Amino acid sequence: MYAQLVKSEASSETQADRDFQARIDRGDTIEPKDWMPEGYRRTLIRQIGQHAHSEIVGQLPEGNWITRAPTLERKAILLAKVQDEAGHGLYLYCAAETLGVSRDDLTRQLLDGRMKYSSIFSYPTLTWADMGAVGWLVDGAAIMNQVPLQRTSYGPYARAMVRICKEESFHQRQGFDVMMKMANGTSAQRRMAQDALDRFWFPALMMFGPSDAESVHSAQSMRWRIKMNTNDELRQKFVDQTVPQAEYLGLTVPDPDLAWNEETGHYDFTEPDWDEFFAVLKGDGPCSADRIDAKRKAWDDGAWVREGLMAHAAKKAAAALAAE
Ligand code: BYC
Repeated sequence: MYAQLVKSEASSETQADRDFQARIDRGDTIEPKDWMPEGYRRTLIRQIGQHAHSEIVGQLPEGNWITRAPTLERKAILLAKVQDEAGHGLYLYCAAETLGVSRDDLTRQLLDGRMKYSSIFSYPTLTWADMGAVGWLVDGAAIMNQVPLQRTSYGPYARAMVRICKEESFHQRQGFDVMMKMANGTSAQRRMAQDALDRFWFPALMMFGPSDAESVHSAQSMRWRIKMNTNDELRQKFVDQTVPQAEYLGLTVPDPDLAWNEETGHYDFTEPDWDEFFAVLKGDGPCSADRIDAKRKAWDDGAWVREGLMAHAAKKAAAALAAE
């Protein structure tokens, strides 16, 4: 279906569109002041904006455990990780702003449901082992998706990704370290680690997006190098990388049909429940309402700061005008 969409767009292509595509095909980096098709700009705003929202909303399930971390060291590490996520959100909002959209506008679109955040953050973090599973699986999936995006065609996005990926690698390792401690701890701790893997495995697989057959944007986004791989390619890479890690931890991936396939050189695995995925996208995830409520409260509570800054800027501008 999507291939047809690309074809019909191609038939209305102008010379400027073709020149732009030639730049993309040559591997050029597109910078904010360069000419770009409106669809390219809109696709980037959607993807970068949703990515930024995911980083910010992603602070909520982890922030939940800062006060309950089991040791001072674990608390300091988790605090640093959650602060990193805020930084990632800021780099990404800045990258989106270079495309002519304001951060306030992106936030309003998130709050009124016009923009999404990653489905994974609509799931609850119920135990300390979930901090391990989130770092290991969620950051692991994020890295799988984001390392190729360091070579994406839009310069500000690609450059933001370089730093984000370095920090995500640290996050993934801290998550695996938490899982190692739990998996090699008491039998109660091992059960918590297994339970966290059981609950996060399929939601982590959903992070890569719908299957390629259902993905509306992949074909065009890959043509523009806004995406470097299809959703299914990255999901498979993630499974292939993560299963041996679960074995090393002595944990069982909750998929009875998971099996190494000698012929393909990959694991065969069960697809996530796509009905559940699309329900989460519509705002029916277990924590969807809580996450948006928390964001709305933060936005409302910050109104006086925004108003104060605007009033100060207006006063300065008026004074500068009077002095002319
Ligand atoms: N959740 O045509 P498709 C992180 C939407 S990690 C929610 O395949 P696309 C973090 C999609 O937006 C997570 N929505 O879309 C990690 C589209 O709807 P719209 C953030 C999803 O864009 C640890 C529709 O489904 N990472 O931040 O080509 C700690 C059809 O899908 C999801 C990124 O954002 C989902 N999982 O591919 C803290 C990476 N999947 O927009 C934070 C950059 C799909 O038409 N983004 N949808 O209404 C991407 O690589 C791509 O946007 C995706 C989706 C692979 C996610």
